[in-house]
Amino acid sequence: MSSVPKKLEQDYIRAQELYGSWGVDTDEVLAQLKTISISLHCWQGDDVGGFEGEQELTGGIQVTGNYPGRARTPQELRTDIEKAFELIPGSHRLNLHASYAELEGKKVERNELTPKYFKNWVEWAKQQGIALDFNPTFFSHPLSDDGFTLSHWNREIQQFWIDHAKACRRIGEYFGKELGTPCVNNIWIPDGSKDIPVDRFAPRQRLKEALDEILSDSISPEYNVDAVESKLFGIGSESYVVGSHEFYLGYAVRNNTVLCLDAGHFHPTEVVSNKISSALTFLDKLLLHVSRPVRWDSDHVVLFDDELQAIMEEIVRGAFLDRTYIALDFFDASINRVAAWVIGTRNAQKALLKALLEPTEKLRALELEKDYTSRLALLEEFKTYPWGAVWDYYCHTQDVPVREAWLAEVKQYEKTELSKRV
Ligand code: RNT
Ligand code: ZN
Repeated sequence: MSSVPKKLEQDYIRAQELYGSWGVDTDEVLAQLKTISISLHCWQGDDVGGFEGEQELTGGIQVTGNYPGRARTPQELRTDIEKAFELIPGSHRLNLHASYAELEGKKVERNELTPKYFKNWVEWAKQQGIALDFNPTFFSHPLSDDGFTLSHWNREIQQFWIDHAKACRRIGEYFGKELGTPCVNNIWIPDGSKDIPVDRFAPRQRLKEALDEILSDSISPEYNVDAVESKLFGIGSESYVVGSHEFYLGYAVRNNTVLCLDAGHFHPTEVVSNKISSALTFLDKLLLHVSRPVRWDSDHVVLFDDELQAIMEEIVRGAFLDRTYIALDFFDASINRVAAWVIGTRNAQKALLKALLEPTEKLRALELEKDYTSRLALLEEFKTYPWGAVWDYYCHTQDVPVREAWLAEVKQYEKTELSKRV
């Protein structure tokens, strides 16, 4: 760390005093923030393209925009992610999809994927000192074109996808073994229908059976941890989604898997922040896909908005940090893609920091005393406490650009690197 600029230090000391008067130790908070890893999604860098060849994005998710500079090769994607990591404080993880396998020009079916196709990713992760998470890819494939995968009525197609998921668990196990921290392996399937189905039950029965078969291979949670991600609707699955919230909540509770809550997957007035404490009453662990829906599951870049703050407050207030894997899930092709990662990740961290700076025990005591006046008054006052000074100091001590200084670096990178990609 270079020496702390005078102004930055003065601002930090003032903030330290203010938070200190509430019994909050800002140094301790920053030491804790440093231990929280966020899993960055590889798919922001190339518009969920992957490296299997030209394949249209399907599955009811959509990327819009044509900002120049999309990563076209694994090397380009890794270079872009390295750039993003340089501009984000702390040490994080990378979340890969099976479609990012490096097949070296061969045609390898998804049910035949093996760890060797991810060797370069693992070597790179070791160099970077990061860990990897994983997702089987159930979309953008001819066998998912009719909208069904694990819940498919056709046994052969269903089996193809079961075998894909099994292969992915072995790849997750390999990541965990090689990198020394368990890989979170998240199953999301696009299965559903545009119009109202007559039979909602049978596809869910088939999905349950498929998941049971996938999880029947014994793989140590020391290496690979399984998660299931629900959804309410997608483009083309407006009326029915097989893997709904109730379905996966039930599945996760009964089978003790991790439940993934994606902030964009619920009705517009429904919030993930209010689901965390309920889910964790019955489950060991949650995976969060921090995202931002705009009118629908649009996967906009994460803002520092009320819901993001509420999510992080819930995790911190409930002491759920050890029980929550935090991952990001958004894809915007209308702005610089490295900037998208940096904005979204730094926002998630800022919200975590702000939550960690709260004197939660004092507020809880007021709540128990039914002093709701003080609770409201203080919560509102804390909103304008100088947490930004703590954030700036953190960025500086972590050797990453303070405030908007990261933007100039992204612009420079655009000039020297991204603009060559035409
Ligand atoms: C889709 C899910 C899922 C995907 C990624 C690419 O609605 O949110 O997590 O975004 O797997
Ligand atoms: Zn998601």
